[in-house]
This record gives sequence, C-alpha cells and structure tokens, in this order.
Amino acid sequence: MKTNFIDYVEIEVKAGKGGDGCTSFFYDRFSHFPKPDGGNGGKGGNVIIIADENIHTLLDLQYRKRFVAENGHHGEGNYKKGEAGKDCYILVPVGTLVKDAQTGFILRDLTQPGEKVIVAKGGEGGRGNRPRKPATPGKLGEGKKLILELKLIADIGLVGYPNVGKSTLLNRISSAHSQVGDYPFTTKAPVLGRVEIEDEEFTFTVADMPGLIEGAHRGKGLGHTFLRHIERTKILLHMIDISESAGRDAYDDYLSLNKELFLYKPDLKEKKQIIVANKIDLPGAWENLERFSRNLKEKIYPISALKGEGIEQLLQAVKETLS
Ligand SMILES: Nc1nc2c(ncn2[C@@H]2O[C@H](COP(=O)(O)OP(=O)(O)OP(=O)(O)O)[C@@H](O)[C@H]2O)c(=O)[nH]1
Ligand SMILES: [Mg+2]
Repeated sequence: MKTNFIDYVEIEVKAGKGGDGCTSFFYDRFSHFPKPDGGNGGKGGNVIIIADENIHTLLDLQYRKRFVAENGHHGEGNYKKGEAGKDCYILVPVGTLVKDAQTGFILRDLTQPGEKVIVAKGGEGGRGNRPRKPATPGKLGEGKKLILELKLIADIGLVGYPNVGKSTLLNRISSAHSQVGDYPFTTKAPVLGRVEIEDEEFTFTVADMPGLIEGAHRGKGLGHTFLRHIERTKILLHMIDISESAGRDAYDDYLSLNKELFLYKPDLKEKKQIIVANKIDLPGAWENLERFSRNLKEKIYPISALKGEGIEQLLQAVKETLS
C-alpha cells in the first residue's frame, strides 16, 4: 500500500569528531627556547532532533537515513582555537518517540512543538601543546542507530467501520481535506484536523482514522497499522452508519468495533467514547436509531455529516467532555 504517511523509520546518526589540538611553537628572538602556542581543537557538532509543528510524517527520513554533524576544526598556532563543528538538525512531527535501536530504550518522547533532544554528542576538541604537554587529538563523536516512531497526539480519535462518514465529518468541522469516497478504505492513513468552535475560542484536534474491520487487531484491513495513533487521544468519537443502506445492525457494529479496539489494547476500555449515528438523512435511519438506543444506555448523537445536521450538539458534547 502506498501512502505518504510514514510513522516508523530507522536512521543512523553520527556526531562530529572534535578537532585536533595543534602543535606549534613561537620563536621569540629574545629567548632561546621556543614557546608552545598550539590552539585547542573545536568541539564536534551534535545531532539534534526537534519536534516541528509543520511536519506531519516521517516520510522524508525514509529517503535520507544517515545524519552526520560536522567535525570540529583543528586548532592553529598562536593559540587559535578551532571552530566548533555545526550541529545537524533533524525535524520530526510532534508526537515522535526517539528510541535507541539497539536497546529499545526511549531517549525522548517529543510531545511539545519545539522540544528537542541531543541524540549524538559531538566529541571534545583536543588540547593544543603546552609546556611539557604534547597536543592531544580530538575525541570521536557519538554514533547511534535510532528508531523514530510517531504516535499522533490529538484530542479526538475518529473511529468506525469503513465508509460510515468519518472523513466527511472531519472535513465539515475542520479545514482539513480528508479524502471522501463511496467505497471502503478511502482513508489510507490518519489525517489531522483542527476544529475551532466559533465565538467560543475553543479549539481541539481530531485524527481521522482509516476504517476498522473485524480482525483489525490481528492485522486485517488497514486500520491496525494505525491503531497506535488513537492511544494518545483523549476521547474516541465512535461513528456508526445508522442508515438502512448499510444493511447492517448498528448495535452489532458498535459491539464488534469495540471488541476490536479492546483486543488491540485492553486499556482502550478506559477511554471515553462519544457515540455518533451518522447518515440520519437517509431512509430508515430514525427507525434504526430508535432500535439502537433501546439496546444502548449511552447517549447517541444523531448527525448528518453530509447535510450538517446535529453537528452543533455534537461539538458541544465534545467541548464539555474535553473541558
Ligand atoms: N447520505 C449521507 N451520506 C454520507 C454522510 N456522511 C458521509 N456520507 C457518504 O458516505 C460515503 C463515505 O464517506 P467517507 O467520509 O469517505 O467515509 P469514511 O468513514 O471516512 O470511510 P473510510 O475512509 O473508507 O473508512 C461518501 O460517499 C459520503 O458522501 C451523511 O451524513 N449522509
Ligand atoms: Mg475516511
């Protein structure tokens, strides 16, 4: 499957070597002995990973896998210190976990825009020669293999069977352009959108997910690859197609989708869900809704993502749950 959303890459990082200390002597015409005047070497550059709000995928790192910082410059005569090597920066999306590939140890979870971590330290520069002390070479920079794993950070995760209208809803409530189509698995990777409730200065982020199907937790369909992206959402918006055209029972769909989620990760049981019955504009929808609500004690929000019905009430519920 081809997608531009990449959430797992392995890369190699190498910090710069410290510059060598210089061996140099100054010959003073008034003294018999030459004076050592070698400058110190500059420090090697670090490799630094930064979380950047404008980056949404690890795609670029698929093509460039090795990141090397500059070596420190060597010291020179007349006590001239070598310049430090330039740092090497790697930009990643907010929500990227940085792990040591060898040990699996998490070096940092970059959850804030602008947050950074030095993943490979540059080597110290060597010392220039001193009286009775010869110059020393610069130290090597650290080198590592890293795993970068993106786990999206969003307030809301939009989950449901394929084709129920998740992307239609995201597009209606945010400025995102998630692809919509009358066929399953239109959405092939998570899409993030920011929702602003007018006049209320309340904003939240929504992650539209690929549709889930039975067996998703075992790897069936597309959804499982991306299930990890709902782990860090605060609320799940669980969408059901309530129209007759789906030819399925809403309550069965609701139970089996939850079963998939909980089989994938039992902790997800603790996550609050808002249940949304979509396509209320289609024939048979209200009758289905009545049957569905007889089975379920939780509140159900009937909406038409296509026509814009019931959206205000839903957004209010989201706001109340989040605040
Ligand atoms: N009548 C009606 N059709 C809708 C409504 N919401 C979505 N649709 C249609 O349902 C189809 C699927 O919509 P999508 O938004 O792509 O559904 P999805 O859940 O994102 O689908 P996947 O990405 O495949 O999981 C499209 O043809 C939409 O136009 C609605 O409220 N009423
Ligand atoms: Mg979709």
